[in-house]
Amino acid sequence: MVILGAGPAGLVLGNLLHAAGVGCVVLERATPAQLRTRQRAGFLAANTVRILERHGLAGGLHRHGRTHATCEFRTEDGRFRLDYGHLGRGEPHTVYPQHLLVTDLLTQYQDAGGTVLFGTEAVTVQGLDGTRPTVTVRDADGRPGRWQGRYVAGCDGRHGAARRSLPPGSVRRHHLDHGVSWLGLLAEAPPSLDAVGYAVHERGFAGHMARTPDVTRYYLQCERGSTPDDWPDDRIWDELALRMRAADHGPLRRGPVLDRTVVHLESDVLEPLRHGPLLLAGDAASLISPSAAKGANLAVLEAEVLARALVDDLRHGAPEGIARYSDRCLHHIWRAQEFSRWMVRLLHVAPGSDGVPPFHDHLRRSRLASLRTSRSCQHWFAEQYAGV
Ligand code: RFL
Repeated sequence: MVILGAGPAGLVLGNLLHAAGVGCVVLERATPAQLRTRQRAGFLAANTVRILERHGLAGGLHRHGRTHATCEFRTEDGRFRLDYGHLGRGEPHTVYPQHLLVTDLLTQYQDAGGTVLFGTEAVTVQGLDGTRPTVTVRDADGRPGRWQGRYVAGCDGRHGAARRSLPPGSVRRHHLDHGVSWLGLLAEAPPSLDAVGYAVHERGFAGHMARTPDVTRYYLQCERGSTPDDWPDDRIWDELALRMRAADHGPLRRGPVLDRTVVHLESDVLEPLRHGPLLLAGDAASLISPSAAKGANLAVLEAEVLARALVDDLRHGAPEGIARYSDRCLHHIWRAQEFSRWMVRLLHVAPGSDGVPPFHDHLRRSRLASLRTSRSCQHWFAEQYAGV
C-alpha cells in the first residue's frame, strides 16, 4: 500500500493501516522540519477528536488543545455572540494547531515502526487499469525511483500527483470560485477576544481565531490580485481594527505578523473519489474554502473511512467498503461544502453600485438577523458549524 502525502489524511491513514498490520509506505515531498512548522488549520470538530481518540492518536491534543465554544459576529447592526458549544448537539471545537497534530501523528507512526520517505516527490501514478499501480518518484537530488502497491492512496493535496495522474474523463471535477480572496495572517500576539470573531464590514470581511496563547490567526478580505507585499504590518492592524470595530468593542492585541498568505476562496469536489486502485482523500479529494474550517476535519474523517475499507479488503478479503468509499465520503463532503458556501455568503458584503446595497446584501443582513434572533436557526448553525 502506497500513501502519497504526510498531511492529516495520509498520516491518519498510515497510523490506522500500520496498527491493523497492513504494510504501507508514506511518500512525502517535504522535509520533517517543513511538516512540523507548516501552520494551517486549528479548529478540530468533536467528531475529529472522537476519531483520533478511538485510535489512540489524541494524546497531544488532550494535553495541549483547548476547547472552544463561542463565536462573535460584529456587523453594521451591532454585535452578538453564539455559544455554539451549548446549542445543537452541544459540541465545542478543540483548538489545536494542525502542525502540532501532524507532528503527533508523525511521531506515533514512526515510533510504531511506520515508514515515511521524506524529500520524495511522487511524479505520476501509472498502471491504474491494473491491480499493481506504480508510483514514479524523484528524491531531493532528482534521482528517480518507483513504488508499487495493491492500492495507492492520494493524500497529497490539491496540486499532488494523484490528481494529476487521473486519466482525462475518469473523474468529474465540480468547481466553484467563491469570488472572494482572503489574506490569511498569523500574528505573534495573544487572542484579542475569547471567541472566534467574524466581522462583516463594508470594506470587507475580517476574522479572528485563537491558535495558541501567543499566536492568533486573522483573516482580511482583500482584492483579487492583491499580494502579501501590499500588506505591511501597520496597514494590517489598522484595517483589522477598523473592520472589527475596535473603537466600539475593544482594542486588538497587536504583535508582529509572522506569516501572510493570499487565499482565493475556492471549492471543488472530485467524483468519484476513486479510479481503479487509486483512492483520494483529504484536499486531493475535495478542496473546501476555509470559511467554515472543515478541510482538516474532512481529511481525518475520510482517512478513517478509507482505512477501514482497506483493512477489510486487504486483511479480510471483503472489498465492499472500497466500493462504497466514494459515496460514503461524498455525502459528508457535499454537506460541508453547502455550509461553507452558506458561511461565505453570510460574511461578505456584496459591492453595490452608487452606495445602494444590492439584493444579495439585504439577504445577507436578513440571514444574520435570523441567526441573532431565532433559536432554531442558532441550533442549526451550531450543528453545522461544529460538526462534520
Ligand atoms: P495537506 O495537509 O496539504 O497534506 C498533503 C501533503 O502531501 C504532500 N505532497 C506531496 N508528497 C509527495 N509527492 C507529491 N507530489 C506531493 N504533493 C504534495 C505535501 O507536502 C503535504 O505534506 O493535505 P491533507 O492531508 O488532505 O489535509 C488537508 C488540510 O491540510 C486542509 O484541508 C486544511 O489545512 C484546511 N484549513 C482548515 N481546515 C480545518 O479543518 N480547520 C481550519 O481551521 C482550517 N484553516 C485551512 C485553514 C487551510 C488554509 N490554507 C493554507 C488554505 C487555514 C488556511 C490558511
